[in-house]
Amino acid sequence: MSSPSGLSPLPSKPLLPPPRATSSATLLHFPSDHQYAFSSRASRFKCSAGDAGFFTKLGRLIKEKAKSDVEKIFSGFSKTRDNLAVVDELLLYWNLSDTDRVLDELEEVLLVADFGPRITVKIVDSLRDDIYAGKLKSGPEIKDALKKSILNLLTAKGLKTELKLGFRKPAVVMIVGVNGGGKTTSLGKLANRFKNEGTKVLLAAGDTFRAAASDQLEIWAQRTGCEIVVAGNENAKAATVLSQAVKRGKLEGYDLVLCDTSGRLHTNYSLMEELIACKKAIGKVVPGAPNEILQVLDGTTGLNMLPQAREFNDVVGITGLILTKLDGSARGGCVVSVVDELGIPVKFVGVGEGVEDLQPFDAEAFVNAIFP
Ligand SMILES: Nc1nc2c(ncn2[C@@H]2O[C@H](COP(=O)(O)OP(=O)(O)OP(=O)(O)O)[C@@H](O)[C@H]2O)c(=O)[nH]1
Ligand SMILES: [Mg+2]
Repeated sequence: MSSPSGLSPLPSKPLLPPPRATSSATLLHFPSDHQYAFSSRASRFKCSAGDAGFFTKLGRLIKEKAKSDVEKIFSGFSKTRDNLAVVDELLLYWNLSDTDRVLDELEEVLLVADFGPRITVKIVDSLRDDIYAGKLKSGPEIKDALKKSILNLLTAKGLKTELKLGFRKPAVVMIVGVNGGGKTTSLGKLANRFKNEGTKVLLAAGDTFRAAASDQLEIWAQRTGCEIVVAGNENAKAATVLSQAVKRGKLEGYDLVLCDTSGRLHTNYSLMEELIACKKAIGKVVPGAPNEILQVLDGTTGLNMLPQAREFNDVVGITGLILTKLDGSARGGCVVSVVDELGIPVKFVGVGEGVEDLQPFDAEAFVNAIFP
């Protein structure tokens, strides 16, 4: 059962964090920058470059799991799959003389599933050529060719879908995006995945706009057994909180700091500027960080997400995308248009509200999920 915020209540735990002494998630409050207990020592902290193998392995491991998670992706994409089921019906009765009508209908189905006009035309035209050239002679052959051309589109740009976590500890991942897309939820799900791989994860409550935002992240900290750093007062700046979290991550030997940020409209200049400040503040503590800036895109918003991604990318440089709410949308084809149009890899897909419902993106598993 979901709470009004969409978060499942914690079993046998209160919604708000218990007193700190008994909390499974230790909270650190930082009254102000100059009172930050570790800052003077931070400069003496040595980063070791010997963990390159660890992070590379971790990034790959998380991606490898995608293949074993195929079952979940299948159920997550059920609406898109239902929407595309009509392709099977269309191709079942296909015969050569019917080709143009069938391809017109296929075009429409792909458009409705948000494959985007450019890709749809590209796919359908190449099918038409192959059919008339005699290369495709049956419905199943056409379906295979359709799947192959979608897979090619997803893999053609050679985009790497595994997380690149660098070689310094802690690795830092910052999550950005417009309001309500699923940033905090995705961050919680990511924390869960990494924690399960034995990673020491620190959460940073960088959404300082909404009072409830850090409460929400604290719930995720408890749920995943991770530590969290939150702002000490209402006026704290996001950049300060994130910088303090990364400092703590460095001093206490964390492997990974996951930074939440406030939702913001890509058209709001001053809020976009704040993101630049966050990025710089993190980079001052750990050179080269954040290693990943992942933008969360709400899969139900359709192709409107493209200008959002372009703008965020121009301002802070997006290293990967998380497409959320694909379970609730029949428009899973947007994954393909995003990859094709933006040239930024989709690294994860959100397929539900549960802690396990974030899947590393795997092109082949995705195509099999939507065209079983
Ligand atoms: N069905 C479904 N719901 C999701 C998914 N990801 C997030 N949500 C829900 O979307 C709503 C918003 O999620 P949040 O994580 O709070 O979004 P946010 O981007 O952090 O929001 P702001 O901080 O307000 O900008 C919540 O109800 C989540 O449970 C998903 O993959 N599938
Ligand atoms: Mg949030």
